[in-house]
Amino acid sequence: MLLAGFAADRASELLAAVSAVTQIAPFRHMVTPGGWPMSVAMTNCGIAGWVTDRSGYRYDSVDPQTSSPWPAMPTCFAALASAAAAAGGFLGFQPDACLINRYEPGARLSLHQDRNEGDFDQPIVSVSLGLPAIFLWGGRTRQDRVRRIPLLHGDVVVWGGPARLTYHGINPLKIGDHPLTSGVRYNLTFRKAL
Ligand code: MD3
Ligand code: FE
Repeated sequence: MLLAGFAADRASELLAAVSAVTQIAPFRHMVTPGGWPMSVAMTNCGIAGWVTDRSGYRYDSVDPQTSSPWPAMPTCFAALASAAAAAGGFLGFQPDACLINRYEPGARLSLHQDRNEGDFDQPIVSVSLGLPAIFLWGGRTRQDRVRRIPLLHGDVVVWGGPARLTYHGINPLKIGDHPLTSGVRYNLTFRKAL
């Protein structure tokens, strides 16, 4: 379910929280199991964080760069995720992980499924901030036809039920200038990882 503009009135508070998190756990270009640095820069907050390196994809309770726990989930993050999930029909969603993605021009996410979480009955809530992007929404197999859906500043999407394991990605970000984020797009994805 797309909740257009759901987070728009809270965007500056969310972006201030992103800035606080990244002072403790800076954005970094993680390496895929195949050995290539991702074009999207990532960090996490919450009791678990999504990481990738040469040994694979997983959730880890510590930041491998500092060996310290990930920063706590900001209160405004948890409140937004839970309100959006409820609006999408998932009452009582309590995410334990938030992956924060930063897209600079050209950064992209190729078609994938999110399947490192423990319970696929739990939704994922995503929040888009800053520059717009074209979201690719496929089907249950990589071969299924892909729909192109613009995601704009403040949009929140709740991915649950039959949508939870669909293939998805993000087209290379176009150059732009946003009043709140300048030249970048941020995406917050809230998950119940454990
Ligand atoms: C559909 N992020 O972090 S958010 C990811 O904009 C990811 O940064 C994209 O895909 C981004 O894994 C897309 C939308 C999204 C997130 C998770 C999903 C869509 C999803 C999980 C299942 C189905
Ligand atoms: Fe994903």
